[in-house]
Amino acid sequence: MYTEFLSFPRDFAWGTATASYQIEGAVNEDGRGKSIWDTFSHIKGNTADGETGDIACDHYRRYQEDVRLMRGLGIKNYRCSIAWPRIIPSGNGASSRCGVSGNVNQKGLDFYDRLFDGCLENGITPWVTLFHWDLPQTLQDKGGFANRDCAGYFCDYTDKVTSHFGDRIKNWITINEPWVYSFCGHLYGVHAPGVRDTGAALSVAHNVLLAHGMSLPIIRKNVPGAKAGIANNIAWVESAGSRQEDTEAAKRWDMAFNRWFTDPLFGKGYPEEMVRWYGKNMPGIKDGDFDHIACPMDFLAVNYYTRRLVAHDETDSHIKAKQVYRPHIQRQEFEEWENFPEGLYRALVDIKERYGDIPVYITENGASCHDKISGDGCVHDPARVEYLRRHFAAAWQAIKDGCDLRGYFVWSLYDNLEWGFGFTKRFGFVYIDRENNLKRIVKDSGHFIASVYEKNGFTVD
Ligand code: IFM
Repeated sequence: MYTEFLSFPRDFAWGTATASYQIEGAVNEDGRGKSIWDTFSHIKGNTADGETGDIACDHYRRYQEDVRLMRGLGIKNYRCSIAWPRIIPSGNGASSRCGVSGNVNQKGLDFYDRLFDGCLENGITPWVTLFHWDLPQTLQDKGGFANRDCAGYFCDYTDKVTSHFGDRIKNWITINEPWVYSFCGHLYGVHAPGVRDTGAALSVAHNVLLAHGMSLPIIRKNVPGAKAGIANNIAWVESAGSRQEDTEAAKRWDMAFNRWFTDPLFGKGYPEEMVRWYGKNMPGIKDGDFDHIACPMDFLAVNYYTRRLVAHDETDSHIKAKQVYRPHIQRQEFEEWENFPEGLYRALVDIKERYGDIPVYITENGASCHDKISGDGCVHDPARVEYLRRHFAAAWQAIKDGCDLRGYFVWSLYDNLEWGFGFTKRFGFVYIDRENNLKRIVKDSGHFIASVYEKNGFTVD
């Protein structure tokens, strides 16, 4: 049988990713303020089984064990997020650009000092996301990101955080998945803060992009040798049928989901056709906004999970489009998430063709599976191993074909709070045994990852 070893570039950054509200717990500890996810998850009916991030994976208390576990698996890069309400419980920086003051919580800084120093001592480079959706509730009370001032508050927070950690943390991701934050949280209402309003979603989208662009010069000022970018969730979109109306719906989906959030980063503004489509729902855009948003980045971070097959849908009030699910297609436990590694390859090539030679990191990719502890005490997750193997191979092919892909972070280290799905979806390559004191059990996929990372590649048949 013919086998080939797919090897990756020598300095390829293999790693894993998590987010503060999904793993930390300790929501009332050491002066942390309330976030919109605390509010949202405590409202009955908003999350599966009424679960919240109150305890999550208890990472706040068990971070040392978690760092040791990562070291044991040979993980060299760890992407995590900082909880804004731990650093500035009231949401505003002391020297606020917006003239509102708020205090920095030293104990919040201390926690991340301990975590980051622990990582560095164990040979793990931290990559920090500034905003992975846990907005301080006090800022939501002022309108949240639908209020343009929030971009200024984000800059204050960025200033505090990057001036404190900039001596040690060089890799910064401003915002995680602006589409999810704006649309799931403000149009579909399934994420915090639970708003359902197209105009609000588009304002949030604009202000989040503005916050991203305005924060880049602050990061560079505070962090010598900084590398910074934004993490966009990018899906490969295809028409579900050959009818022209389906092709057009798929094009709209691509523009609303992918290009709305990526074109402006590269100086292209919003896709014209969608601007016309949104009409009176368009947000207020001021002179200079697109210059801020297009502030050059050091990399584009891409979170890729799936392809979207799209058809025309007259009843959809947003873009008259719907996703189509085909029964024979292999998919994740998330029934709408098709396993489509080729989409990762195509998305990477598309980024290169559309936006040029920007370095790219895959900052999230992974699978949700029905994991169980077997009789032998292990967690066997062949579907996840296969998903990862095929996506790693797609990434390898993209590099071979000239994409400047620099790293790959598997989502996620742990089974964590999957937002509105509570703990029903397991994305970790380390199992969290919720029946047994949150015991961590490395799944087969964790061992697979450890071997790929160690060898910087893997064998395919
Ligand atoms: O868990 C999420 C993460 O917070 C953002 N990206 C997608 C993951 C899986 O749904």
